[in-house]
Amino acid sequence: MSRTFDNNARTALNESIYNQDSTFKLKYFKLHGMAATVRMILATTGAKWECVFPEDWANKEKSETLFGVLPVLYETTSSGQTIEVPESEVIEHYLSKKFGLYGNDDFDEIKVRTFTSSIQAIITYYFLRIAVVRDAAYKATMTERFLTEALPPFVLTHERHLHANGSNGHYVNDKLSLADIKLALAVEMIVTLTGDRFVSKEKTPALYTVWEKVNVIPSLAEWKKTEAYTVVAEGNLRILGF
Ligand SMILES: N[C@@H](CCC(=O)N[C@@H](CS)C(=O)NCC(=O)O)C(=O)O
Repeated sequence: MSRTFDNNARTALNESIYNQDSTFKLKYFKLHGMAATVRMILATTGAKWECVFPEDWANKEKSETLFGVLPVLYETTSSGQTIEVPESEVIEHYLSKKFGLYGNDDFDEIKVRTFTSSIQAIITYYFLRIAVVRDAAYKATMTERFLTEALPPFVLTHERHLHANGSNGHYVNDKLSLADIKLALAVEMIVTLTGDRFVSKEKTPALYTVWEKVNVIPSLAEWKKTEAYTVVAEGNLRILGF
């Protein structure tokens, strides 16, 4: 691995940061994993994008990336310039700026990023301390803690914040944000793992409404019908259990 950032991309990026008419390729493995939110952003905003999988990761593509890991976003601007953005959180931030997923002003942005960070923490908790753990005893202990110590306050706290915004299916204003998208993923995970024990229309109406509103976005429904989505969802279930 010998690559560093190409500073010739500076102009392309600075010129196109707010342009939405680019085309995108998002490269990641055949599971949701660390590309889940990025794929959801591209799908919900109706961006022109393609989900691509590595063909020869270990021998070829790994060394061609900036950090030796995926996901990586490849953007082609309407004037034909190319931009490469690595690191999941950075891609999420870049696309959120581009597609207006940070609310209306700097205050909204702080709120959206705060909610997003808190939601990511619960996803990461499950992902790192349970889903990828092989030691059965440790996994059982962490699962118990997840269900008794992590999930209940998470659900309560987010229901409160969503209620404060009118339980209208959004964290800020009346508009889709990165936090809504990330919550939809978290709810999907929680409901798949625990049924209606923590999240349901009756128990957590505000959380549930966000999930419902995100899921009816037509471009997201279209992405979920694609072969690439089926491959990703099957891989995720096989490897991570949800
Ligand atoms: N900090 C990176 C971590 C990405 C990462 O760990 N990717 C893993 C898959 S989840 C990967 O590419 N593994 C393949 C390898 O290391 O060769 C991010 O947030 O994007």
